[in-house]
Amino acid sequence: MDEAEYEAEQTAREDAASKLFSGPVDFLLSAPQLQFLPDPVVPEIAFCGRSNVGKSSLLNALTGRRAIARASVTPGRTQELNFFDVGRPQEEGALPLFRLVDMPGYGFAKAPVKVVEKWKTLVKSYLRGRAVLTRTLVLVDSRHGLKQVDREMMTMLDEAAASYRVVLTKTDKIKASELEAVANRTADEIRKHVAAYPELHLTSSEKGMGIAALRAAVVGDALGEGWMTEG
Ligand SMILES: Nc1nc2c(ncn2[C@@H]2O[C@H](COP(=O)(O)OP(=O)(O)OP(=O)(O)O)[C@@H](O)[C@H]2O)c(=O)[nH]1
Ligand SMILES: [Mg+2]
Repeated sequence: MDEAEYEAEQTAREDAASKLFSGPVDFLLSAPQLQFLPDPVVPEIAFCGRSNVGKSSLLNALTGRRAIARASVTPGRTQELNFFDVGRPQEEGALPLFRLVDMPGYGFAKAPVKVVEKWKTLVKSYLRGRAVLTRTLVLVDSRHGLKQVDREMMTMLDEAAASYRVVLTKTDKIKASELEAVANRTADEIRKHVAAYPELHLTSSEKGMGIAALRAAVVGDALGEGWMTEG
């Protein structure tokens, strides 16, 4: 495939993904504990990362909704696993095509220890044991790069053989030269993680950078590349 063909295919994938997200996206439920998870019946894509990294904002940007997932200046805002249905087939009672899962952040020092422990257990149990989890997005603030808690999370996912994409967020907040440096450092490091997808995503939910490409990647992960070209 030459470059022009590749670009045409990429544009087609992004258009298909964008069309899907312009259709129904509905909040399903909030699970404060594992027993409240929905039945594992469709593919799920989870958003994880340190508190305040921009998980809820990225979910909003990908779905093109301003505030379907609550985003906030207050770290520790998302306290449960929040499930969103994407795509609603015509038939009555039909299942959605897949689900997005917004999660509480880790590494948040100000919340009471017991609360943090509870979130951690919830997030880890979900990530380790969910058969329908097709991909996790591990979000990393581009201003800070990978932190120890991110490395621990990535190692846990490696050990659980749960594959993930690393996504740098808030790229509008730093200079292009700084972004290049942090992207190179991060890309080098994620190559050492067996369950990490080798390609790093650079995004800004605020300015839209990288959103169309990540949207296509997410739909491809959830529904398979075949869906992207035939669907
Ligand atoms: N400039 C800029 N700000 C962003 C971006 N993404 C998120 N923010 C801001 O960062 C703050 C945290 O965003 P959230 O989306 O709530 O972060 P979160 O990871 O869901 O936070 P918790 O639920 O507390 O773990 C908010 O004030 C957002 O407006 C971005 O791409 N650019
Ligand atoms: Mg949140």
